[in-house]
Amino acid sequence: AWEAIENGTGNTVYSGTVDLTTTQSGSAYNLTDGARGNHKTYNLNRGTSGTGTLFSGSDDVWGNGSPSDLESAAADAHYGAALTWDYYKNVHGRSGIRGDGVAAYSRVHYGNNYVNAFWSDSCFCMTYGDGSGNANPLTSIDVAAHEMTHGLTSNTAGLNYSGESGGLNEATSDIFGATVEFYAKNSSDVGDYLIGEEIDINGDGTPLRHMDKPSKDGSSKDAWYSGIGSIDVHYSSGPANHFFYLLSEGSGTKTINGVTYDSPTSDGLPVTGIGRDKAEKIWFRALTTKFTSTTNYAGARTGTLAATGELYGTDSAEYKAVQDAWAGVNVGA
Ligand code: ASN
Ligand code: ZN
Ligand code: CA
Repeated sequence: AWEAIENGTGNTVYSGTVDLTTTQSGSAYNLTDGARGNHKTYNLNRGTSGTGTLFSGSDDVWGNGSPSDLESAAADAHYGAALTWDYYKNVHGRSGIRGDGVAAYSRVHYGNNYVNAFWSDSCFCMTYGDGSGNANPLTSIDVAAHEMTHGLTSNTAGLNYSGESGGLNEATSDIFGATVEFYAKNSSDVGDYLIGEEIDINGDGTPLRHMDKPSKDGSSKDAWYSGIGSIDVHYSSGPANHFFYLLSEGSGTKTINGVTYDSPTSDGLPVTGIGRDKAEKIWFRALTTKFTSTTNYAGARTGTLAATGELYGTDSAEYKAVQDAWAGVNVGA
């Protein structure tokens, strides 16, 4: 059929009413983003395999914003993938996960009451459950960017998903989950250093993870210790998430977009932040040019310092801040 790129409207679960790039095919519309590598959003309709069906309909308005509306979560997933695509392209100069201009695809309504989301290398796709009980669909921007970033990590450093490298893999997804949410800057998503706060998985409004002080979740670690590689990668990510917060914002108390953070250091020494714009460039450069599948925390320190030296020089305030922030999470020379 005759096709054209269109500007549709998404009534999302988490981000209000947003513009979506869609495709008109004959007299119907579908969730194919022709401006971003033809990213497509599919409906698994509670299935757990295959692609399901591409979201399509007779108008270019997607969902009504209700978590139970089947198109609403699709609108979130389509929007989150578009933002993450734009972020990597506009901030880091990378066109798609592999840098080849080709998009991964998204699948929503995976399984029954599935309270998770995941990236898969084998389908080159992001998948989202609907949640259950208090938990709404797992399609907020930070979660979408987290999952898509697993694809990036897999196609660059390839950090093994166990041991310390697994924690660094998870932290990379949290770091860019947060930076993409800041990048979104719409009225519903002002940006924060919390992961999954909108999903309400715990039923009490607390996020899945806190980057300023990861131990606030009751399981994640604030600082490195010998043996951290044997805990769950979603908890051994703590020191790297904490490093990124310290490097961006500095230690101590700070309120950003209405959220108050209190970030301690393990050595008790203060860290002066260099701002998120520089911190995210350092982490991206380290991920894509320094880290390997077996990089551990010591290697992450070396790799981020090398990246910082290339970007800002080894005599720079940025270089000292990277040293200080790693010291603040007990990763030393
Ligand atoms: N949502 C989880 C993650 O991306 C799924 C998993 O544990 N692999 O880390
Ligand atoms: Zn993850
Ligand atoms: Ca968040």
